[in-house]
Order: sequence, then structure tokens, then C-alpha cells
Amino acid sequence: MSNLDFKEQLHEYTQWRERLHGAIELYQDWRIRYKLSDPHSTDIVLNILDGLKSDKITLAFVAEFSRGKTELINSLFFAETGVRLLPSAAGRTTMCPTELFHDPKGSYIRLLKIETRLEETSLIEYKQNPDLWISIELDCETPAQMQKAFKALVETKRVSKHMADELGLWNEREAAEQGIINPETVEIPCWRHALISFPHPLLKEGLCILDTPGLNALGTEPELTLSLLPSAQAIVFVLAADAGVTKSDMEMWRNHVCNSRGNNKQGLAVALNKIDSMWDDLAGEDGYEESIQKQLQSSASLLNLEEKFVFPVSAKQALLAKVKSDDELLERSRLRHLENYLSEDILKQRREILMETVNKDIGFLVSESLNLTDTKLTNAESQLGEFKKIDFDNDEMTGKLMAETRDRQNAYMAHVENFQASRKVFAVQAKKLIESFSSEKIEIIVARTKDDMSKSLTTYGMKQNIRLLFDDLSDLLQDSVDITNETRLLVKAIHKKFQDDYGFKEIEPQLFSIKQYQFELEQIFEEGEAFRSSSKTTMTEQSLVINKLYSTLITKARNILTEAQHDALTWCKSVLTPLMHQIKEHKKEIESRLYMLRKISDSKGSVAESITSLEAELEPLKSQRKELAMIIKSMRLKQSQFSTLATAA
Ligand SMILES: Nc1nc2c(ncn2[C@@H]2O[C@H](COP(=O)(O)OP(=O)(O)OP(=O)(O)O)[C@@H](O)[C@H]2O)c(=O)[nH]1
Ligand SMILES: [Mg+2]
Repeated sequence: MSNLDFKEQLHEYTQWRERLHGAIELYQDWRIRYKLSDPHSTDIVLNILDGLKSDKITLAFVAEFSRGKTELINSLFFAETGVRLLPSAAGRTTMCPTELFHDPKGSYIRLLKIETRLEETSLIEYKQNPDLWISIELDCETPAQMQKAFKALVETKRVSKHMADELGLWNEREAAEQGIINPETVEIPCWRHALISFPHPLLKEGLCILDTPGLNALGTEPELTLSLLPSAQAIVFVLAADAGVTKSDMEMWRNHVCNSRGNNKQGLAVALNKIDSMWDDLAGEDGYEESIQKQLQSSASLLNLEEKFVFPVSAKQALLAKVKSDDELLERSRLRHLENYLSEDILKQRREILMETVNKDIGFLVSESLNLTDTKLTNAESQLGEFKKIDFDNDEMTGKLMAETRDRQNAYMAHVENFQASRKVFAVQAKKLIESFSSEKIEIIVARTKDDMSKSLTTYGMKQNIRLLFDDLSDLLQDSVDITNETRLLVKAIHKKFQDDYGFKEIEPQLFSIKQYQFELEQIFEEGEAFRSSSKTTMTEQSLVINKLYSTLITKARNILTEAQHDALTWCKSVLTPLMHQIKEHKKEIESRLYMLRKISDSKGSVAESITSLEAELEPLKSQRKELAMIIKSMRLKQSQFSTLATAA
């Protein structure tokens, strides 16, 4: 498979996403046209549409320095420029995490000064403020100019040992291992982070690439391990076949790669790079193959990963082969297998994840729309059937029907009153639920631990405070669990009442659950634990790193709780909507029945006319139902949710 195939697959994926977006837009139009939209469900639909529009596929490349990450990125994605676009060389090259993507606003390199590590501002906040970055414009027509501009990524400078220490970039033990003892100055990267935007076809399709420097950067930049890597769809961990799995490769794999996936190995692949260096003239082709297989097996076993996710490659051969259009060399580089995995498996997984979100958020709304449309159609059909059978010349019979319908109307008024009363009770409970996530409660906890944190004199003390923070946040969520349970019971009881007492169609209310947020909170705590206990951070008293870890964890925890509150609010506002729709529908049905009966009893001659008009009313309902069925089909939602669909299309 060539680079073009990855491009084609990505293109196909983008088209699929656009089709799904189009289908959901059609559904939203349908809801508006048939007056079935309400502000909260519209919010849900618009959110999904936004998410689909801004969806990106992020591939992260992680490894110790000099394993060949950058060379691999060049060979996978940028070979057609004909140059080694991103700087790759022996020794430490890439000095700061680098994100490559396409921003329609322009082509640039943005560099964030290393000194910003001293500020409390998070990377996410910096990203929202381009003025705080050094910006270099890119001339995308000339790859050579771009190649030159990219040299900025490897810039370093010398600063005093004190300054390096303050920035969290001085490691006494590591330096001693390299024979550096008490130096006056230390070499550090100039930049903390780089953002590169240019209109490469793959990047334009929504691909983002994250190139990272070795363990040093990961160990000192918690936001990278805890935010950027977990949000990547795939992480390619690069090993050098000639070096095997070293101690620091292992540490990185465990603490930064596996942890960032919450120990779920989905979307992880290992590139066993530099296989060309294993070539031995004396051993020949068989010996070469044998040593690659041996290295593959031992790497997979050490990393505890299935062998099919380990891809032996030679990035160097692949880049050269692509630039020189040498098919034989490309075959020898074995890049094709890794490309296949990225384009097929990763894109397929992403598709499934998106579909799951759409099913979860839109599925419920669609199924409610379908239910309501079905009810309307069935009612209209049975009313027509009934009217056709009635002997309208019999005044007594017509009177009886009128009286019966009026009774139904009175019963309906009772439903409405009952519904309003239930809604009031629910509103009180809902308020309690939403307040249980209130940001004030969170900020009190954060302020308390922050104060303790500033008083901590040791790294150990600071770490203990992080634990306390999470214990308090977990307790807060536990309170919400109890309130959520009460609320769920209430919602179930309201629905049961309308079903049992008034014969309403069964509605399975969507129930709010906070398990997901508890899980997410636990997970970031575990990731934080792993990060703080990784040997890189325990080796030295890195208060700056711990402080950064603390603020990264707080930002993440705050986001989770804000999301929980937002979801609770949306849920509270929309959970009774299906019931309300049924009540409204019921009202319309009774009114139309009364109207017809009155019309018929006033002028007996128009019975046939009334039946014709009832028949005519059926047609628009049928087409409303048919349109919906087509939209559902084009969305390809999980069919099990729509049991009546088969009869409609
Ligand atoms: N023999 C051989 N050398 C390679 C291969 N891939 C990369 N290299 C060399 O290994 C060195 C390091 O490659 P880089 O791509 O800069 O490695 P990196 O992982 O990005 O390193 P840092 O940016 O320092 O973290 C360079 O001299 C490359 O030419 C390969 O497949 N075979
Ligand atoms: Mg590099």
C-alpha cells in the first residue's frame, strides 16, 4: 500500500463522516418541519453536528530519542515533498513536542518559549492565544524553504544550571551518568511546544500528527502524557531494532504510553525501526529474516503486546524509496504493513467510536420521533376505521360517541394537571442533582489543596496533597451518586404512573448515570499516580513538575465535573419531553375527534366528505413517517433501537 492509499482511505473516511453529518442535518430539518424540535434536543443534535465537523484523527509518535520517530513521520506522510521535511539526525534532534495539522487560517510554525514552563498557564490556554507564540510564516510552495524553517524545532541554548533547574530541566543523576558534574551552564531546548500548520492533502483531510522528543520531555511535561496522548486515536511507539527494548524504552512504554490509554491497548502499535541495520552480508537473506523475527518476538513479549501490532520497518529505506520511486526498496522497508494498520484499523476504530457517540446521543431522539410519528399514524388510521363503521344516521349513537369523547377530554385535563404536579416535584429533585456538581463545591476543594500544596516543603508532601485532592473529589461524586439514584427512581415512577393509570404508550426513559464520570476521574488519578511514581519524577525533587502535574490534573478533573453538570442539566431538561409529547399528541387526537363528530352531527350530509378529509390527512403522516425512515437508514444507526422501522421503509 502506498502513501496514496492511506490518503484514499482517509478521504473515504472523511466522506463517510460528511455523509453522516448530512443525514443528521436532514433529521434536524425534519424535526423543524414537523414541529418536533425543542431547544434541548436541538442542542444535542447541534453538538453532534459540531463534533462531526471538527473531528480530527491524531496519530502520535512516541519513543526515546533517536529511535527514528521523525524519519518515520517523514517517510509515512511527507515523502512526496522529495526532501527530509522534518529535521531528523543522529543524537537528540526533535527538541519539543510538535503538532502538525492544517489550520485554514494560514501556514505557519508557532513556537512557545521554554520559559513559559514557569507560568501557571496550561498548554491548552496558550494554544487559545496565538499572540503568546513566536510565529514563522511558511512558504508551502517550496519544500526546501519549509525544511529550512523547520530547523527551528531543534534549536537549543545554554542557560545557567540554576535556570535549568528552575525550569525542571536539570537532572543531577542523569548528568553524572554522562560525566557532567556541576557544570556552569546547561543546554536546554529553546521551545516548549511547536504548532505547525500547512495545507498538506492529508492534514487538510483532518489528520494531525504529534511528534515528541524522548523521555526527558515526556517526564517533565505532564500535560503531554495526560492530555495530548490520551486524545490521540493512535500512538506509534518506536523502537530501534538494533537497540532492542532498553530500560528507558520500557519505562516510557509503561508510564507514558500504556498509561495514557488507561491500560487499554487499543490504538497502540509498535514500529520496530531500523531493521536495515540488522543486515549481515554473511548471514544473507535467511539470517536477516530470522534476526528480525527474533527481535519482533522478544519486543512483543517484553512489551506484553500481541505480535501482530509490532511492525518491523526501515524508515530510512522507506523515505529514500519513496523519494526515488524505488518499489523494490519500498518493499524491503516493509512500511506497507504499518501503513495498512494505520489506514484500516485506526480509521475503522475511529468510525466505530463516532458511530457509538451518535447512537448514544441521537438514537434516543430518533427513536422518540419514530414512536411519536407511529402513534399519530396509528391513531389517525383507527379513527378513520372507526368512523367508517359508525352509523351516523343514528342520533343516539352519535350522541353517545360525543359524550364518550368529552369524558376522554376531561380525563385528559386530569393527565395534564397530574403531569404539571409531577414536573414540579421533578424540578426540585433536578435542582438538587445539578447543584451536587456545582463548581463552587469543587473550587472549595481545589483552594484547600492548593493552600496545602504551597505549604508543602517536600515533593513527597506535594504528592500526598494530590491524593487528598482526588479523595475529596471522589467523595463529592459519591454524594451525587445518591442524589442521582433518587432522581432515577422519581423519573421511573412518573413514567409508570402515566403508563398504568392512563394507558400511555410505554416509554423507556433515558436515565442519567454518573458511572462514566467516576470512571474518568479514577482514570486520570491513576494516570497521575503512574506519572508521579515514574522513576523520572521520583529521582529528583521536581517541584515544578509536580506543580504542573497538579494543575493538569485539576484542569482535567474540573472538565469532567463540568461535563457531568452540563450533562445532568441537559438530561433534566429533556427527560420528560417524550411524555409531554405524548400528552400533546393525545390532546390533538381528542380535539380532532370532537371536531369531526360535531361536524358530522351538524350536517349529516357531509359524512362522506369528512371521511375523505380524514383519509387525506393520512397521506402527509405517511410521508412524514417515510421520510424519517429514509433518514434513519442513511444515518445507519443501530437498527435494534427501531423495531418498527422495517415496516416503514
Ligand atoms: N539505519 C537506520 N537509521 C535510521 C532509520 N530511521 C532513522 N534513522 C536514523 O536515526 C537517527 C535518529 O532519527 P530521528 O528520526 O531523528 O529519531 P527521533 O526518534 O525523531 O529522535 P529525537 O527527535 O531525538 O527524539 C537519524 O540519524 C536517522 O537517520 C532507519 O530505519 N535505519
Ligand atoms: Mg525527532
